[in-house]
Amino acid sequence: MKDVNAHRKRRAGSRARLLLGAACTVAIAVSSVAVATFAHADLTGPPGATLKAAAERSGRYFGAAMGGDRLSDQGFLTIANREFDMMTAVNEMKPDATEPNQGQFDFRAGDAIYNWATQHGMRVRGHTLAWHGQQPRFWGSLSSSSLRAAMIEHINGVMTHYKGKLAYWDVVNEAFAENGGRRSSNLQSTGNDWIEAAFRAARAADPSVKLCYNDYNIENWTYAKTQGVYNMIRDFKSRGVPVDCVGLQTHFTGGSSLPGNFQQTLSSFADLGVDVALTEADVTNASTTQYAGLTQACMNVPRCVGITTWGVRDSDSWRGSENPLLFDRNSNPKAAYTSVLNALNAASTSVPGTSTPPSTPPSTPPVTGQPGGCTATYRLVNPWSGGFQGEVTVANNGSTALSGWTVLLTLGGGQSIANVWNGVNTGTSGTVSVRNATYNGSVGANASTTFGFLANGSADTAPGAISCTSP
Ligand code: 9MR
Repeated sequence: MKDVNAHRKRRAGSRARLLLGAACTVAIAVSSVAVATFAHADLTGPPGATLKAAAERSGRYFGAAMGGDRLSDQGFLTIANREFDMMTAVNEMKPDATEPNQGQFDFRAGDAIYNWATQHGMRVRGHTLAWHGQQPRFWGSLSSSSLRAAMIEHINGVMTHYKGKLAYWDVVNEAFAENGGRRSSNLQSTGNDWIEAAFRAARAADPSVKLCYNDYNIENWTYAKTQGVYNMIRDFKSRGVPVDCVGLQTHFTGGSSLPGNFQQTLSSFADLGVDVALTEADVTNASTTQYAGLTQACMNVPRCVGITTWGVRDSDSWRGSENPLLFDRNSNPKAAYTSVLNALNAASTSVPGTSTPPSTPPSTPPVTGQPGGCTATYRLVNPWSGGFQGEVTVANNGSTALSGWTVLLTLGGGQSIANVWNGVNTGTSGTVSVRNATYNGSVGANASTTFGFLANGSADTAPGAISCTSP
């Protein structure tokens, strides 16, 4: 508690200083490093000598969390640069940090971490957009309906700033109670659909980033809270609510150590069609058995895409007195480091789509159709072995606004749609129709909107016979 309070006081002081000069959105330039989407797995290659090299053998990442104060800590930066290929900001992208006053965004602290990480070849996990903790003070004085709107505006504002730049976003954090029901909070009091509203807004704001639900104490499959989250994700997937991943924080303490069924939990979530990741791992006294076990569980589940530890050295940890991380206070790797490294190198499954280079997209021109007021253009965003991500741009080339649109496209043999965002589909194979979502049917003159989809099957044949109509 002592450390946490000291940390909060430091934050409050620096926030006051920031506000002195902040009348509107403030941001430093976000460097334009493209989001790397593919690690090329090679399970037959030589063992990796660092955490990231060992993880990349199976197409996974190995991440850490850092606070802004570590940007001047050379000991931290040296290890982070050598060992990790994914970074999470400990506090700097949370709601209180990024929108201290309504509509007044401040991305300086988040951008500083983003820029350092990407300039050192790392990708970045965004943490977090909607949470009962670390909320902007103004959220506390809003009515339920105003809070719901403020949450959506927050998601829009922050995700627009980082659009196309992050690998994952923890859209919603820690929304479940230990009994498997929803945690009571001001966000929950805006209506039980607040989580799906957050995910829908997130997809619309940045279709390129994977959207995660993140929580702690969901590692044990038989635990009520795990089942509560599982049922929500299953429901979301069945109704097309856009969720791409589940983050299991993996804080293992004396009272909640590595459960024997951890792998079952990971594979059960993965079987719903989401990625899973260990997002904030730390283990009391850095037990080598537990660290090896949690790593093996992830390596055995193909859709377990990576592991992040919540800090690098024990001195970085929010639970510092328990020495729960992989490096000691003198920056030396501990025994747990070796057990994790060995388990990463022993991986026998790789992340789907990373083991062979993505096939070269066909060099056919985009397919365009034009009856009835709008045009639809297909673009292949991302192919992998056995699936692909596509995007369709709906353009209004006329002089009056569209008040709704419907796109027809015909998938090739073996292709089927798994998930659509920013649109509502009818059918998943053959000729599929996609109409606008409730929020993007109105397209102004000379304006456009897009919807995206994930499909099973080869990307080598572009969906054809594409047309757009508007009422
Ligand atoms: O590590 C973070 C610490 O510096 C903050 O004081 C604390 C405030 O809530 O949040 C910590 O990070 C938490 C993360 O955002 C969500 N899961 C639990 C983490 C540890 O408390």
